Formats: sequence, structure tokens, C-alpha cells
Amino acid sequence: MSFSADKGLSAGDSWVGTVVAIQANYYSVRLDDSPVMLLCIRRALLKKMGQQVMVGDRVTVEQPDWQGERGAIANVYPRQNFLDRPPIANADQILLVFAIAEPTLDPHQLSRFLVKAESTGLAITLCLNKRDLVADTVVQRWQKRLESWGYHPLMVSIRAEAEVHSSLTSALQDKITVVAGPSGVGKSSLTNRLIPDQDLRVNTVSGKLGRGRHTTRHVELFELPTGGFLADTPGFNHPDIVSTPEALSNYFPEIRQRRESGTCQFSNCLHRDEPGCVVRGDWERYQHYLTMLMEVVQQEKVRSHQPDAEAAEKVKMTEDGKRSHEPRLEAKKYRRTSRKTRNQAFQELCVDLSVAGDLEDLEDLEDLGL
Ligand SMILES: Nc1nc2c(ncn2[C@@H]2O[C@H](COP(=O)(O)OP(=O)(O)OP(=O)(O)O)[C@@H](O)[C@H]2O)c(=O)[nH]1
Ligand SMILES: [Mg+2]
Ligand SMILES: [Zn+2]
Repeated sequence: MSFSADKGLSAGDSWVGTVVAIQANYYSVRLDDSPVMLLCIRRALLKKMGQQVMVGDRVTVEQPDWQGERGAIANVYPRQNFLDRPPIANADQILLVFAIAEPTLDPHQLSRFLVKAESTGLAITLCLNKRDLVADTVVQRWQKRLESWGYHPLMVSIRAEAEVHSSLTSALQDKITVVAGPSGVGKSSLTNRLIPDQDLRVNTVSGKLGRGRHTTRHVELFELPTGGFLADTPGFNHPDIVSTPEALSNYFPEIRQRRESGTCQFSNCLHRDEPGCVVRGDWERYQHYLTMLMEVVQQEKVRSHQPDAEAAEKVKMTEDGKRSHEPRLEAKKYRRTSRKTRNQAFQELCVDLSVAGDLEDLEDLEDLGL
């Protein structure tokens, strides 16, 4: 008799679950409403159809072997969204983690991460960790400051267990959350705290790959005791802002709010020195906006004057080892561009492996099927 029959998980011979990890050609699938985790292969038909399976995918598993805890994925449900790096489907939100000290909280860096996170279109939960390292007055000052930016940060410390649980648990419940933020801020420490059975690498030499420097490598969804999943990601320190000049203003809550209560004279206002602008003014991050605007205006100039569009894609190609040897075909070029618009923001927010590590690391990850 099967465990599933006891639990009444499904009427037929197929079950629905979430892919939580991938190693080589095997997929770990956590079945819904059951403690069962099955190691699955992908049905030949899916392979033939070129249907990839990603961490975060919702899948149907057919005819599981309950004793051997094995199964076969027969169907992948349509994705709500997906990202390349880390490769995760169906994320609900980004948990952006910064430390209030050690490393020093740099407002410009935080601003860049926030803009990057906003540009993915996903919900953002901002969390400032290591509050144990500073006085309460400093915590309150940051709280106020970030509220003026339009965010409501959770102030936590892994040294104060109750805090981590009360404030973060409800923000994460029943969601797939991707943890992002600079290196050393405590992303893995927080994840470990929230999921006590897991032991993610915290600031130690990476076990599997035998290398230090960046501690988090593996892409995997960890199940929260209260429901939902967390994906820890490696930290990196300087996200690129990829946006059109026109879209950039959408990524600042302060600007969104100003545009709700007023209208700029020109519909294509970039909020620099145009007359009748309702955005320009004396608010803290206006300078951040102008700096990032200069950057994306510059990017656009480079793009539009690029004699060989392929060259503009070059950086993207070297970031992604697998694609670096593709022939330069028009059709592929087009495909890359469209993929870029869909995913680039997310990729770069979560991790850029070519920044986080060296080529050898990338090859190791590919060996592991990541
Ligand atoms: N004082 C204090 N130290 C903390 C806290 N959280 C994490 N740390 C320490 O900060 C260091 C870095 O923590 P990690 O969890 O490895 O940081 P990470 O963000 O995962 O780093 P990467 O994986 O490199 O991106 C470790 O030495 C932790 O013990 C905290 O709340 N307070
Ligand atoms: Mg880490
Ligand atoms: Zn304006």
C-alpha cells in the first residue's frame, strides 16, 4: 500500500509537486501536502519536446515508486516567471538583505540593489540584518530613512532568534522567496536560522567545490517550516542597472508617489531640468536617480551607436558560459535580446556567477548540472 493512498493525495496515479533541487539529470520533487520527497527523472516525451525542468517548477509526477522514493516527471505547468541565474521558476518575491553594519551600510549600494530588485517586477521585502551590532538609535534612524524612500525594512539579527522568527516568518509564508544582497550580510545565516535542518555554507570554505571566497553556490529551494520556500543565493556587490531611461523612474517609490499626485508637463519627462516637472526636488534619493539615469542614458547611447549589435551582447555571452560558443546567427541574436529583456534584471540581481567566481567555478557548477 502506498503512502499516498493513505493520505489521499491524488485520485489517479499522478501527483503534483514543486521541484526543489536539480543534480545532473535528477530532480528532487516535494509533493504537495505531504512529507514525501521524490527523486525524479524527466519523462522521455518531455525531453523530446525540449521541455526543460527548473527549480521552482510545478510538475506532475506519475506512478511513483514510494518505497524507492523515485518517480518520473510527466508534465511541467506553465511558469508565472523564470530567471536564468540563479535558475528558478515561479518566484513570488525577493528578500533583499543588507547588514546595518559589518559591512557598513552604503546607501548608494542599497539604492542600486533596490532599483535592480524593483526592475524585476517582483514584490520586495527589505531586511536589515545584524542589528545587534549597533545602538537602537541607529536602527531607528535607518528605519525612518528607509521609510522616506518608500520601504518598510524588517530589522533583524540572527543573534536574536525571536526577532528573526516573528518578523520574517509571516513575510515568507507560503511564498517562493529568492534571497539576494551583497556578500557577507548574513543571507545564509538567516536562511539557516529559518530552516534549522539545513546547514548552508556560512562564511566557510565551500565543501563541494573546495573553494572559499564566495560561500553560497548551490541553487536549491529550502522549505520553510511554516510553508513556502527560500532560495539562498551568493552575494555580489555591484548590480548593473539595466533599464531604458524612461523606465528608470518606475523603480523609485518616491517617484511613483509623486507621479500619482501630479503630472509632469512633458509626457516623456526624464525629471532632470525639464520645465513643469513634478518629480525634481529636495528628496534624498533624487541624486541617486540622476546618477543612475546618467548611466542608463549612456547605455542607450552605446546601444544605439553600436555598429555591430553582437558586440553589445558580448558581456551577456561571457557571463553565461554555455552560450559563449554559439554561432553568430541572426535568429539566435534575436532570441538572446528577447530573453534579455525578460530576465536580465533578475539574473543580475540574484547572482552574476562570472562576477562572483571564476571560470573554473562555472565549469564546476555545470558539472553539477547547475
Ligand atoms: N553580529 C552578527 N553577525 C552576523 C549576523 N548574521 C550573520 N552574521 C555573520 O556575518 C558573516 C557572514 O554571514 P553569511 O551568512 O555567510 O553571509 P552571506 O550573506 O550568506 O554571504 P555570501 O554567501 O558570501 O553572499 C558570518 O560570520 C556570520 O556569522 C548578525 O545578525 N549579527
Ligand atoms: Mg551565503
Ligand atoms: Zn518630470
